Amino acid sequence: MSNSAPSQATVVRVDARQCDVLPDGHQEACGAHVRGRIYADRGSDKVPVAVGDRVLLSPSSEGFVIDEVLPRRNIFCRRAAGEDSRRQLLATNVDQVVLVACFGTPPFSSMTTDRILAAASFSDIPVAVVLNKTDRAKPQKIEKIAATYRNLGIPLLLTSAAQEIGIEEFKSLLKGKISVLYGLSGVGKSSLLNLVETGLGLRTREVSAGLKSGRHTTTYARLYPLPVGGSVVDTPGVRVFRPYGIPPLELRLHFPELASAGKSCHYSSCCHRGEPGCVVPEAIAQGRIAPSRHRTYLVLLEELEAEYGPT
Ligand SMILES: Nc1nc2c(ncn2[C@@H]2O[C@H](COP(=O)(O)OP(=O)(O)OP(=O)(O)O)[C@@H](O)[C@H]2O)c(=O)[nH]1
Ligand SMILES: [Mg+2]
Ligand SMILES: [Zn+2]
Repeated sequence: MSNSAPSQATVVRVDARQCDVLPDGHQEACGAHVRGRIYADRGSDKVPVAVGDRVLLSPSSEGFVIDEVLPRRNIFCRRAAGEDSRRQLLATNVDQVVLVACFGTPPFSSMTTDRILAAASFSDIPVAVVLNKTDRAKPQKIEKIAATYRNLGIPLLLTSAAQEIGIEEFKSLLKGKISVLYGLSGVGKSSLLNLVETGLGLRTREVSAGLKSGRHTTTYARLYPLPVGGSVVDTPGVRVFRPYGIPPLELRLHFPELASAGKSCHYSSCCHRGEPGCVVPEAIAQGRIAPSRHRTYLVLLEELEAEYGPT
């Protein structure tokens, strides 16, 4: 890389104040430090640089330094873990969030799935759902869960990394796009990626029931360019996903079936939790809204109200 004009690069990995970047037109990533000023200006962000960021680089005595983060086209984020209420950037400038869930271990969690889908919707990022480990559940159970998400118009794939089922469809889903794989630890994100790109050799591991929580096989998010075109971010599994920044009253808009049914509620401000004239209970009884999704919505609404004040 020439040491003259600032050049552009994509951040492929973030680690404290050091990042790995892929300079445009290059095949190999290299290290780069983040300017102190970028940290100083980070506002409510825990870390001001994210995987997927487009940045300006300049040479420094120790290699390269990131001078500027270019404007982002979107931001997939969550509320940081624990007591920290800052925004944690998960990936930026992505074409889609590919939510990976599974059957068996860990069991399918609609609560986690629906939280992540709502956050992606809030960030205006398209989603797809991959239900992995289909070898670990009965067809009836798989179909029931699959139908819930298909009915929302979300592209949905059924895969088994163990039996190499659905891998061609998974490749087509990723082809030519910038995707971020996201989901609980142990659902098989890295296993699926290893089948897409045999050269990656990502570490995967059995999640045993006795394992202390908080242990992830993948320990950092990393962006990998794909030979089929496009790139994909493998991420460490999440335990609890808390969306960042959704105003409580806006949450209902990020559950498309609630937004649609809610147009007939008596009050336009209806939050679908027992208000008079709310049509949601009837829609649930008629099978038009999955009870699991409504439950997640109510829990999330309370959480957001506790954080940002009542609606
Ligand atoms: N039965 C079965 N096991 C699978 C399947 N896919 C992955 N596994 C196993 O599930 C375990 C976890 O897989 P990983 O690929 O490490 O999961 P991950 O989502 O990357 O986990 P983190 O990196 O911790 O977020 C490994 O032991 C895999 O061999 C599948 O389709 N069926
Ligand atoms: Mg992994
Ligand atoms: Zn209502």
